[in-house]
Formats: sequence, C-alpha cells, structure tokens
Amino acid sequence: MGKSKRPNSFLSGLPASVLESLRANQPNTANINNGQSVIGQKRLAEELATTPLPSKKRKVAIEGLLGPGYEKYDATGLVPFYRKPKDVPENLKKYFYQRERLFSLYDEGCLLDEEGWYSVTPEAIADVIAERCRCGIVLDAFCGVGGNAIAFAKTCERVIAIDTSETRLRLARHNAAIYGVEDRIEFILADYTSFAKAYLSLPKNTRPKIDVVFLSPPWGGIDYTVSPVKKNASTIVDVSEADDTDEGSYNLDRISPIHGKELFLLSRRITPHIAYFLPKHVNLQEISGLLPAGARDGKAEPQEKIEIQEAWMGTKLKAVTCYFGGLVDGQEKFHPF
Ligand code: MGP
Repeated sequence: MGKSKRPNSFLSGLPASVLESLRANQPNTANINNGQSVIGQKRLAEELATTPLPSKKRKVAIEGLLGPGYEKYDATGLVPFYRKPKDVPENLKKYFYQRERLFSLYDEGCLLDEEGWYSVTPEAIADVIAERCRCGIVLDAFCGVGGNAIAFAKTCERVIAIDTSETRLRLARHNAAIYGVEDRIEFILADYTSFAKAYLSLPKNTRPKIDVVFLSPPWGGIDYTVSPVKKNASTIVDVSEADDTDEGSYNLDRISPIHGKELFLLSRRITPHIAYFLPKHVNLQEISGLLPAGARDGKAEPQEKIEIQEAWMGTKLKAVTCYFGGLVDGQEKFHPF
C-alpha cells in the first residue's frame, strides 16, 4: 500500500461548494481540530455557562485531566470520569470493569459517554483492524469516542474521523491526546452519508484521495443481540449464540442511520477498500450479497472475496470485521491502493 502525502487539512482540500452542501445537510458540519473554526464551540460554552458553578472542592476534582499545555484538547467535565465502581451507574458497570480493555490508558483520564461505553472497540481489537488497514488516508465514518481513530493514527498517515455528536468528537480528541496522536486525526462534525454524497459529487480528479473507509455504525443499542423474530413480532429471541443460519441472526436493516447495505454501497463508491465492523451473529448470507452477483459467482473477473475476521477477547467472541477490496489477503493485485 502506497503512503500518500500528508495534507494539512482534509476539509480545506474540499471545494467551497462541497462544504456548503455539507453545511446544508448538517448545520454543525465543522472541523473541530482548530479552536477558531469550531462552529459548536460557542454553543458549548453557553451550555457550560448555564450549568451550576461547581463548588471549590468539585472544581479541584475536575481540573483538566490532560494537564498543562493540553487545555485546547481537554474535555474534562463533559462527561464524568469514573475511578471507582461505586460511582458508575448500574447500566455501565459491566463496561467499566473492562475499562482497560477498552482503553489501556484509561487511568490517565480517558473519557467516554454512555454510547461510547457500550460501543467503543476494545483497544487490542482496534489495533488488529488498524494493522490490516495500514494506508495513507483512512476515513473512520462513525468515530464515537475514538477507539478506532486512535488505533488508525498509529498505522496510517492521516485519519479523517467523522461523527454527528460534537460531545463524542471532543471526547475522541481528548482521548487521542492521551495517546499522543491527536495531530494525526482530523475530527469532522458531520453526518457521514451527507459527507459521502457531497464528496462523491466532486469530479473524480479533484477529490482528496481516501484509501480506506472503516464502518463501525450504531447496531441498534445495547440490545442488539435481542432480535424480534419477524414472523412473530411478539417473540423475542436472544441471539447471542446464534450463527448465520439461525433466523435470529443480525440483519443489516437494523443498522443506523441507513440500511447497512446502502451504507456499504455508498462507501464502495469512495473506495473498494472497506472494513466493516459488525455484530458477531451478523447474517453472512447478507454480507456475501453486498458484492455484485457476477463478482462472487465466477461469472465476472476479477472474482472478489470477502474476508471475515473474528474479534475474540479471551474466550469471548465480541464482533466480526468484514474486509473488502485490497484489505483481503491476496486480493491486493485486483484492488491496488
Ligand atoms: P457487547 O456484546 O455489548 O459486549 O459488545 P460484551 O461485553 O461482549 O457483552 P456481554 O453481555 O455478551 O458480556 C461487544 C463489542 O461490540 C463491544 O466491545 C463493542 O466493541 C461492539 N459494539 C457493541 N455495540 C452495541 C456496538 C454498536 O452499536 N456499534 C458498534 N460499532 N460496535 C458495537
């Protein structure tokens, strides 16, 4: 995989018309890397100003977790930083006990909001994915609190990290600063589908190149393993042990913000090199159906394979990553970077 030259800013490489179109679709579209250009920063400051003033004691407790020199990245106070199980809400306790698997540097002050706690990719898994995706520019379409973006920053020259939540982007940048990689990541507050459509509206030769797209979308909340069976909507089946032949396997229509197949097809127009992070019981027939029929049934050249990598932690299967294009071992020659 060739490394591309590191650009100053991905957003600034886009023409004004695309930025306009992004803003029209998502009023908060902004690059949050540079303090001056943060559209949401003023609003955030106003929100903070309306919250009750902390007591003296509390003030000491929420002093910047990042320490002096890092104030502009510090998101201390946006969400609680838990040190002891007794302070953690009941619904988050099981994730808190795994905190050092999520971020090995958790104790240095990593911050997660509720969605982050249950959906961040554990660091060891994120590192494996990032190694496979080693390239020039990787786009992390659903950055969340930054688990994958931080891992990509260790293997790729540049990371474009997109999320619709300003809070989560700030937490991601804070966490990236703890890992010392914040300057390799460009955090963009936007809706990925609007972003992708605006990007694709550019003439091909003027688009800043994106080598790899990583998709780790919302799966439908913490109950993603519990699926209503379609033929009997009143029956709930626990599918945590299901395989892809079970009627309870996870279907791509449960992904948000758009159907998982549509999300994939949109991303494939950006690059053939896609890594798609999905539930352990995802319906593999559906995954195979993501490729055009000719490419998978021997009727067209080149044949394309999909590689499914299981992500285990100890004895537990956590999720799978589906690789496409040149990310599949042995397929680089059909899909050069
Ligand atoms: P889990 O099944 O909720 O956790 O998520 P665990 O600890 O295996 O649960 P248990 O009840 O079986 O013990 C497993 C992993 O899936 C998490 O660590 C996340 O990396 C990932 N994950 C979970 N959710 C709900 C999401 C999601 O909505 N989106 C994405 N992208 N990843 C998720």
